[in-house]
Amino acid sequence: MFQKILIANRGEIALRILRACRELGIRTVIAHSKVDAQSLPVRLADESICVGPDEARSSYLNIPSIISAAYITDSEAIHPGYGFLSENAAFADICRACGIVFIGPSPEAIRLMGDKAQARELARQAGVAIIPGSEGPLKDEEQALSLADAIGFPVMLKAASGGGGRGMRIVRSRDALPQSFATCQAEAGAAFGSSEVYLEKFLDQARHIEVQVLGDRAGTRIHLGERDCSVQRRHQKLLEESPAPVLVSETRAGLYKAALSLAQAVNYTSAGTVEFLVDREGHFYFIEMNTRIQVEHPVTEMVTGIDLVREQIRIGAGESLGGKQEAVSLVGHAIECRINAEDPATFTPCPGRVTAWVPPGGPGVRVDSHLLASYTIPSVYDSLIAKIIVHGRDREEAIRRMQRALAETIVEGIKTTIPFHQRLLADPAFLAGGFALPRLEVSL
Ligand code: MV4
Repeated sequence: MFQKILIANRGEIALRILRACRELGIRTVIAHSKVDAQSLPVRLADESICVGPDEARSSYLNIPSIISAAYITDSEAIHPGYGFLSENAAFADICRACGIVFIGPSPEAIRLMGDKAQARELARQAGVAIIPGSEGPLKDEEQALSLADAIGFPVMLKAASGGGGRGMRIVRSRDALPQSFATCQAEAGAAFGSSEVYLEKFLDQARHIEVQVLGDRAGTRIHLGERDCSVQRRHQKLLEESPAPVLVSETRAGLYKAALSLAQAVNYTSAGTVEFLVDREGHFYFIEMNTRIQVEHPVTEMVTGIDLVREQIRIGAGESLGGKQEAVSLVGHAIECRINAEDPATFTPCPGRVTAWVPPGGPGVRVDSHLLASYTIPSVYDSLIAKIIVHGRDREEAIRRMQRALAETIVEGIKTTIPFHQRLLADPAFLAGGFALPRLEVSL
């Protein structure tokens, strides 16, 4: 096992990784930006090292600085968390070349899955259903038109290097396609450095359901159930739960099998997530694979009792998965609410100084947060300040528990999305747990 790990991240996930390291008896180094020097993860870490100024590009994304920090501190491995360098194949390559373990999958798996058009092609070859659409990236407008005519409108254009909803556009008619294709290509080129775009039929009223997988170097691969992440606003997830309320057992078994087939096809190691869209008929289609630990991983930890970050670290150190599939049992129901420092009506970020913070507690409640009373939330990073996760015997108990947890949470000095979650958890469409999604901006 590693003696020392460098954590190349901030906020709640830096703290989450630090906790896993402590329990494994591993020393921790936090690589942080200037503004984060006083943050809770930095205060709790065994060591810390400033890797640059506030802007992420100069600190949390500064590869030479982070690699140097690992060398200086004798860190054997780097945990990238989520965001920042977590899905950067070039960074994983550099770690390998420098003899530092990148805690995550191979650079090859990151690179392949990072190209969403290639991932789609691999899924097809592995026998995993994909949404009708293009084979690989679109060559030109003419090809886009003939494919769209064949599958029918509306269609979706997606940037091959995008993902998570970035670089996507719905095209509702034949007339709109040429303009949308040009814009999508141009935006993809500017945002991701690649203008490759692919096409899919637009699936209306589908649920976003993802399967958590784990793979070790010996080739053991298991799934840890699914998460329903359908409650999103502008591609930001707001609430996630497990199990997915809409699934029947045959669909669920099919999703698990498909997720493992894809993981197998890329020889996947570490923790990963295979995303699907599931329609009302129970048909499911692969959309993309995330090659990192995800924000919503605690939902899975609550229903499995497995510490995913611990498993990532153990796998990174070459150890094999503690248990096989038969040892995994999915118990009860878990829900996560992401609490952001945002106006709950407009979702406009509201950074500032927190004057009071009393997290919820009691049975079945977990809080992952780097918040401190009198902490000033910087405006340069994302606005996630806490994740409240609850576990109950069933969905109803979990919902009641979340309502109770939200009601007892005290955050003063800033606006948070807690009132939004309270309205969501009273919304009939959410409570029904069916295919219809709550209308986030109108009725809530
Ligand atoms: C789609 C889609 C409809 N049709 N693809 C992709 C990334 C993920 N974050 C959401 N994505 C979607 N891809 C096709 N061909 C709709 C979504 C989508 C979505 C799906 C289910 C539930 C909520 C959603 C919110 C935004 C986008």
